[in-house]
Amino acid sequence: MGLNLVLVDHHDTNVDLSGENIEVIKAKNLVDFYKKVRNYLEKDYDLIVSDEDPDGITSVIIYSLFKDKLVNFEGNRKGIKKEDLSSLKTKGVSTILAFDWFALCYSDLEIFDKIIYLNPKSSNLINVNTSEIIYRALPETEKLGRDISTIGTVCDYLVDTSKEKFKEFIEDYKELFPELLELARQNKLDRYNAYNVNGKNTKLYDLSLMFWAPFIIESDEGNKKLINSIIKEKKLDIKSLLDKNNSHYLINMYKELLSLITNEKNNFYSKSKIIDDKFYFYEPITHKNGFMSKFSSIITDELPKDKVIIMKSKSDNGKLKYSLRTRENKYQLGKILNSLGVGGGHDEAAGCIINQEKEEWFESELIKLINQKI
Ligand SMILES: [Mn+2]
Repeated sequence: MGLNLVLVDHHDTNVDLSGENIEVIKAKNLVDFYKKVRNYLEKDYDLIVSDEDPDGITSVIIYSLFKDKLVNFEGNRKGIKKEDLSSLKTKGVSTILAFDWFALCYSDLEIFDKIIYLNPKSSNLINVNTSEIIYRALPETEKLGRDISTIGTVCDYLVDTSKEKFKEFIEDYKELFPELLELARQNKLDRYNAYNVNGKNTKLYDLSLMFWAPFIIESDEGNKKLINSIIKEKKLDIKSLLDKNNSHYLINMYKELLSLITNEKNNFYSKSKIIDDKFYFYEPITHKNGFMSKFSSIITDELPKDKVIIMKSKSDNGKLKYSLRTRENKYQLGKILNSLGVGGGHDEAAGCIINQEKEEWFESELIKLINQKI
């Protein structure tokens, strides 16, 4: 029995896609792309895997709404490897659908008989995030699908490429987002003002933390609870979620996450190491999956535009995990990591995992390559 993989992604990648088992699907425009994605989403899969960030998780939720059932889901941050083959076989898994980039970046691609790769970037289309792709491909998920997808997009910082969706969302809940209404109507909403207007965090910021919190606080279990609760109830009451007197699971997780962030911020501003008045090196004291990724983004939004935030943490297997952030897209962080052959991502947000002995080499190359772009 062979193994087949369908991958929906939106990242720049340095992964070699020329293998004979890999088919890169091209499209004329986004509408055509969504139609092609839909053809694959209509099929059934033995297993769904996704990144464990909200973009991956919201994609799984929207797909489950479309299938009208809880799909067989596994969060995956290490890719699908040779050594997983026998357990996949035992579980009867021969078809896998994967959302977002971990599956491509870290899987052993040669173990698959066939890989279908769906990424708008393969056709030079704009960067729409995975939950936007899944929702646009499955519009019958309607308002609930749209709301989940809106949160997935705001968590993935791709507000700019999904403006229509935000306009509808803000209009539907205008009493909750009074400061965003005019911005949305005038097409001026972007990833920064979506989170913060006049120095005050918006409720979109709160929603984004609510969808990050289950995983950061409770790991895989948290994401499963998040998925299950929405699929079971077939609703997400945005208004009551934003009422902090409620005792909804997501609100409790959110409050725990907020206190971790406050604590970590205090430590960051006293302990980060600043090089060339530009590079902020920092090792978070909170060791929770996904925390560093979210925290580095929060800090980046607080610092001046030209700074580069480089956070690292040691993972269980002794490797070093890096989270790179900036608001200056000319630094092209994802491409720099690609060129060093260690990871990837976007211009303003990228990440990689390296062996510990490469630490010095990596950090000095990073500083050198970013300085070359100034
Ligand atoms: Mn994404």
